[in-house]
Amino acid sequence: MQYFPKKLDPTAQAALLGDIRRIIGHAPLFVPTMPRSGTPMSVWMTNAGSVGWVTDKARGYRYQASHPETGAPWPAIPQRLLALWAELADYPHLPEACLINYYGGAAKMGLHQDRDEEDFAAPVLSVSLGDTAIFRVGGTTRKRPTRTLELQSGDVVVLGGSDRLAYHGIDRVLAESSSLLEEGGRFNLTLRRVTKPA
Ligand code: MD3
Ligand code: FE
Repeated sequence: MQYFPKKLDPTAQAALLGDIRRIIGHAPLFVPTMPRSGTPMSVWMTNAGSVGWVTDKARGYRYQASHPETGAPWPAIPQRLLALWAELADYPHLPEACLINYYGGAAKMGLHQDRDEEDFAAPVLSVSLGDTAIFRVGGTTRKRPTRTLELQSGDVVVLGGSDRLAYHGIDRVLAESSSLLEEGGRFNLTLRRVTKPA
C-alpha cells in the first residue's frame, strides 16, 4: 500500500470534482443492494469506464457495461484520472472502471476484499474528495489485525502487490472536516483494471 497524502492540491481537487459532477449528471448515483438479502448499502454509487461495479439482490456483485437504472453506457474515465494512473499505478495497461462512492451523513463500508476483478496483478488506485474518512485496513484474512488511517481530501492510495487483496473498509466520515463539497460528505474514486489484458 502506497499512501500519497495531499497528492491533489485544492485546485486539482476542484477540477476533479467538476469531472465527477458531470459524470453524475449522465450516470446518476444509485443505492446498491446486497446480494440475496437486498439490504441497501449506506454508500451511493455510480461509475465511469467501459465497465462499472454494481450490485443488487437478484444478481449480486458484478461488473457491467451499463447503468443499472438508466441502461446507458457509463461515461468515460476523466483524463486527469488516467494521468494519475499512468503516474502512480506502475502497471502497463489502462484502468477499465472508475467506481465513484458517495458517503453522506452516516454512510460507512464494512470490512471486505475487492475480488470481483479478473486481474489482481493490477493495483487499485483510490482518490478521496471532501470530508475525511476513517479508513481501516488489515491483512488478507479477516483474522489479521487491522489499523486505521485518516483519508483526507486530495489523498491518493495505491493498493498493489500483496496488499491488493487486503481487507479494508470505511468506519465513518467526519462531518464538516472539508469545505470542498457544498452538500458535505465524501467522494471516493477507485480506478480498477477488471479484465486480464490479452
Ligand atoms: C485496500 N472503497 O470501493 S478506498 C471500494 O473509501 C472501497 O470508498 C473505500 O473499498 C472508499 O471497494 C476504500 C481505498 C481502497 C480501495 C481498494 C482497496 C483500499 C483498498 C483494495 C485492496 C486493499
Ligand atoms: Fe474495497
